[in-house]
Amino acid sequence: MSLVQWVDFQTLGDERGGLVAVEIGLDKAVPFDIKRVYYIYRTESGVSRGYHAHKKLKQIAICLAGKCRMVLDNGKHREEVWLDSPTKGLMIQDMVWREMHDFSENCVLLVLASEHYDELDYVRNYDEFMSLVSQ
Ligand code: T46
Repeated sequence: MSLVQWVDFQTLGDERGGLVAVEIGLDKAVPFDIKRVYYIYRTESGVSRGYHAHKKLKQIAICLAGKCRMVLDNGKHREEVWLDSPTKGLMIQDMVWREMHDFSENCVLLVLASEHYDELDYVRNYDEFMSLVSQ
């Protein structure tokens, strides 16, 4: 199964501009309760981020402006996608290693998270990640 799961947000835009509503619920675009929202912005060119997995956290990443390249790796295979649309979210499941590269100058990446921030949920060492997913 592909690691790349897109969440399509309906655009409610009209001639005045774009509008996306993020709704939560099993039959809605976001299938988990959002406990935290954060955004990454003013990224420096040539600087990569991520390089970790999460034990329990599920997230949806939406690029509101600009673009960046996201690498997902479940220990068996690695896939990469460009995030470049405010109407397409990328679902990032738990125990998936992620890396973010090639941020454009104006990139704003919004992330909807299923849990509060918890540093203990991070796996920041790739060898540890590989041993956890091989168990
Ligand atoms: C992820 C990718 C897409 C907090 O205190 N609270 C928060 O909610 C977050 C997200 C971060 N932090 C602290 C932890 C670090 O001291 O902010 C600092 C930067 O976080 P980090 O180095 O983890 O940032 P990224 O861009 O590498 O990763 C972030 C998320 O942490 C991560 O969950 O999946 O974006």
